[in-house]
Amino acid sequence: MKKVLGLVVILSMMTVMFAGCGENDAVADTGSNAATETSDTESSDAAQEDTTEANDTESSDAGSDSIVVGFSQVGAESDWRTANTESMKGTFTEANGYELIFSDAQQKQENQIKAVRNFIQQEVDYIVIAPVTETGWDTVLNEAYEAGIPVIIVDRMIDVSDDNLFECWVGSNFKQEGYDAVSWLAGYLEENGRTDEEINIVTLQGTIGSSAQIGRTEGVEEKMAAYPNWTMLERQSGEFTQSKGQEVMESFLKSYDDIDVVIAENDNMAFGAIDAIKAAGRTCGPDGEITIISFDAVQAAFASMIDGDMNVSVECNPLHGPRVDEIIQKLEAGSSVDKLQYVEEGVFPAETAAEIMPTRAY
Ligand code: GYE
Repeated sequence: MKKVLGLVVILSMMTVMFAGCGENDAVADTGSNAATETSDTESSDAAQEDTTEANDTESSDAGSDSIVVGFSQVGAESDWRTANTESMKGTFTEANGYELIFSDAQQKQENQIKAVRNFIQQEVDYIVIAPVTETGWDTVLNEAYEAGIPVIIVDRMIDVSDDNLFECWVGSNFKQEGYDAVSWLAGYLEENGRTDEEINIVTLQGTIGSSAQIGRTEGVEEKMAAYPNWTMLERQSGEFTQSKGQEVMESFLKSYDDIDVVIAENDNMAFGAIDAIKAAGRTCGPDGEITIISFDAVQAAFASMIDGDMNVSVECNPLHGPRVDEIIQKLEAGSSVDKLQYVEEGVFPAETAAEIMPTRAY
């Protein structure tokens, strides 16, 4: 195992790496689990100097036996993401034999590329990336490859010219999630005697170019072709955030007075859409005019279903920490790992929400 560089050097490098990238950055030691954190916050240059001087954190070095993991996270745009970050931080702890260097990209791939270069300079043992978008990874992953650092991709997928540039991927089958959404809607319309009705749909898409957006959009599009009486009125990105979801839904409601179904490519955008629908004096959910289909199935989605606002959430599991740990332990032991590892997921309609909610881990 490589010896991690002294923390003073690490922190100095981080400051250099992140300086001038447009966003201000803070480097903070979380103390408790020897995780070093880089996140894009509203800190100033002065704060950067402060963090560079924060060399009293050397004691948090988990020691030469620990496995050093650099994790480049997408951001903090959704409940799903928060659960994913917690899963990773809760797994890569000193007690579990790790030192985690966590970097929040604030939904910008350019920040991720800087973070990966930073990890390479620090000679981490593993680089873990939850990529914002699928494309644009070849150059920096070549650099990691040249440096001999294994790269594990979590959550969203990457699209690279050579699959040897990453060790393996673990995440969801987003296209299947799109298929599941359509199957649920077809069954729901049938149950309600609406099979032959004209059905108008709008979609709040996730971050354009992310696998979660691409898979869900394509899965829905592909499967809904079997229902000629369904029309997709419009698709627009709500960037996976509640506020943008609300904003886009407000504009959809102004443009169309005949929306039957909203497909929100994550729960947080669905929450925003529900707020917009209510603010417009309209109704949604099982007893309302507009059907709300969502993805992720975070706890707040169950609450929304129990409140009668959301119809269904297609599950997307964010608890990747233990999965990545298992992969790393296998690699450490010299075993091979499956290149693509899909997580099993379910579909949770409103009628199951009250029973299922207490069992949810995120
Ligand atoms: O659905 C969304 C998050 O990539 C699966 O990203 C993830 C998606 C998730 O912001 O809530």
